[in-house]
Amino acid sequence: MVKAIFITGTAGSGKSLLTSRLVQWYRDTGGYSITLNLDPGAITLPYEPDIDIRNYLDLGVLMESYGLGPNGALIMASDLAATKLDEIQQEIDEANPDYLIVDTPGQIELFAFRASGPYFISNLQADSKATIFAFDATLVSSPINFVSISLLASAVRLRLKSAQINVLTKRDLVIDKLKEILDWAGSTQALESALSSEKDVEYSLLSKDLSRSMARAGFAPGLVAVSSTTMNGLVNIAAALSRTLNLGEDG
Ligand SMILES: Nc1nc2c(ncn2[C@@H]2O[C@H](COP(=O)(O)OP(=O)(O)OP(=O)(O)O)[C@@H](O)[C@H]2O)c(=O)[nH]1
Ligand SMILES: [Mg+2]
Repeated sequence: MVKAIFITGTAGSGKSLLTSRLVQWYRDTGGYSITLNLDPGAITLPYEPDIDIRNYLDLGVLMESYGLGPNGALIMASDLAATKLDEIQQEIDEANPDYLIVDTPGQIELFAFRASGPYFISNLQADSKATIFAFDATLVSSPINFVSISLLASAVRLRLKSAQINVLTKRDLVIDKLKEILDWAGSTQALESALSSEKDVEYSLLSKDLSRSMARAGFAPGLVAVSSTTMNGLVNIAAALSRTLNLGEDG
């Protein structure tokens, strides 16, 4: 049976390009892999989806039929996506891949914080499941920003209740800062010392408290860095995915 990998993250964090690289990676290494696009608002994608929510839900039709603007139609489409699971499952079962890479909507709140995303992840039939949360490297330039995106990653994990791998995307754009960012993710001590150097004392202390709470609760992010442009780090993501998927804990 299939191993399903859900790609989540903030808008523009590189989910769709990573989806295209991962599916290619698994194809190159001999696995039968397919993509599922769950973003009803996607206009162009850097891959040709094998299964596509846009074949079931048309934003233009929703806008016209219900007198909605683009945001209203996106919310409605996200909620309706859950009602299409049976048909999508049938397409997956017919294809019967080794790996299913699922690209999710740009608006993370529509997927993770409304009902359809958690419903999709828990009800999709797969042998094992893992979720990637993409930290956009260009958004974590300071330790306080790093803590705020870590909180978002934790909130998404709370909602999706799925084994989560945190990935730093666009590593090629932060070459000079990469080591520092990975240190914040890998060591509470490094993060606290970076936070201590922040000018804003109030928010530095708040960030320390929050990062300690996350570490205590087992939510310390740990990051695997990747570039979908140079492919640097893709092998490390595949290794992390393999460890998580082989645990099969999500069944
Ligand atoms: N330099 C660089 N650019 C990247 C990388 N990954 C993605 N991008 C660029 O970042 C932009 C957004 O990438 P997407 O893959 O569309 O991101 P997304 O998260 O799917 O975006 P939405 O679905 O719109 O939220 C595009 O211009 C990509 O070419 C990367 O590793 N390095
Ligand atoms: Mg996308």
